[in-house]
Amino acid sequence: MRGPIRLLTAVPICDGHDSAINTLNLEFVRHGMEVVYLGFHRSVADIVRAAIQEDVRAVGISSYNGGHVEFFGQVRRELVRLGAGDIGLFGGGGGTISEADERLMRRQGTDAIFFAGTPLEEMVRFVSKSYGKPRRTERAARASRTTAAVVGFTGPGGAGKTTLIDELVLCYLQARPRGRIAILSHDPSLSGGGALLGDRAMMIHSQHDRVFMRSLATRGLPGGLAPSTERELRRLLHQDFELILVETVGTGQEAMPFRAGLFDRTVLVMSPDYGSRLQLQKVVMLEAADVVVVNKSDQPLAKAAAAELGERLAQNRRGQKLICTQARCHRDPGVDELFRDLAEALP
Ligand code: B12
Repeated sequence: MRGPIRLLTAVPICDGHDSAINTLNLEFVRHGMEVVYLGFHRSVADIVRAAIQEDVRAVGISSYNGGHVEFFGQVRRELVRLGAGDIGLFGGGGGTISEADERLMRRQGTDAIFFAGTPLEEMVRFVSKSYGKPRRTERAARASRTTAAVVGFTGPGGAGKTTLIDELVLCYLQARPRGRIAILSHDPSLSGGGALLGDRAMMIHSQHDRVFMRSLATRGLPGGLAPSTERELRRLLHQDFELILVETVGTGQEAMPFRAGLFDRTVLVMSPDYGSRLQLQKVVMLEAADVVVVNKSDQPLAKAAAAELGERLAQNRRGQKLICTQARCHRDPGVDELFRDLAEALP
């Protein structure tokens, strides 16, 4: 199957002009494309690593603060050096990229540069035409299954799952100086089929050579995961990862996304503002999760939420853990406690 065109977009290091790329991302998504957005202030290494891990067909860069000839050239050279020279490269940057620069950039392997005033449809047409065909298919991994621990994270949108995972990645990188960790992250596909896969833009510590991340769109599958999740997970299980973290899209009360047998631990991440105590009787994952996290535990409602959730879990009599975290702070004791719990499952 061809599947939607997957692109990676980003703004270079030392550049915070993200307004143009945000507009373009939405336009590509509206035309059925899947856009992995890496955010602004991103290095060549971050962009190239992400493009290869995400198996995108092209990289789109929006550059305003100068240095574009060197930056685009270096992205092309790195892609080639790492055996991914077939990944396309294109971009723009208002009035800051001159026509002379553009000629030079094209000679260095940039496919196209779009100048100020170019209509959005023209760029969409270019992408559809130039990157419509899939890349060479990867060879299937043949190694035997490793002993990686697989942990599923779910919970409502806005609970802070992505930030929590990024902090756990930092704990992992510090605790296991040689190990490798993988993340499968999910975002919803929109009605037109496109998707903005934005979790990478929220990640700081996960932009690292020992971290593999693949962003998946739900492509119409209800429940929080994607049609290809299980296949991707099995592929990762044949590589040298010690820990695999799977993050669902923001889910509702009825969601039970994790199939038994594939996950060693499941974590439900809640924020303190879930509403009344009665709401807790209806959340299915509260029955199933091994660990329940109250994130944003600095919020005023957090103490009451922890008490109510504690009572709710006690009713289950399954010895489920309740941990309070503040993932937006580095070295939060709650995050450390959660990591210690997950580390018990490590090989
Ligand atoms: C808006 C803006 C800002 C906003 C940015 C808001 C944001 N979140 O993006 C604010 C006010 C924050 C800002 C700050 C600064 N800015 Co400013 N900013 C601009 C401005 C006016 C417009 C850029 C823009 O977003 N245009 C809207 C887009 C949609 O239109 P466009 O640029 O024409 O893009 C078209 C194509 O190029 C293409 N395109 C663009 N990107 C991409 C990517 C892909 C993949 C594709 C396919 C196509 C494409 O799409 C559009 C289609 O028509 C430009 C001036 C200019 N005219 O370019 C200065 C400008 C870029 N800024 C400039 C500067 C100096 C700064 C500051 C350093 C100022 C300061 N001293 O603090 C800071 C730096 C901020 C930072 N952290 O990097 C300079 C850069 C000079 C240079 N490179 O030599 C400029 C050129 C102004 C100037 N003439 O001096 N800025």
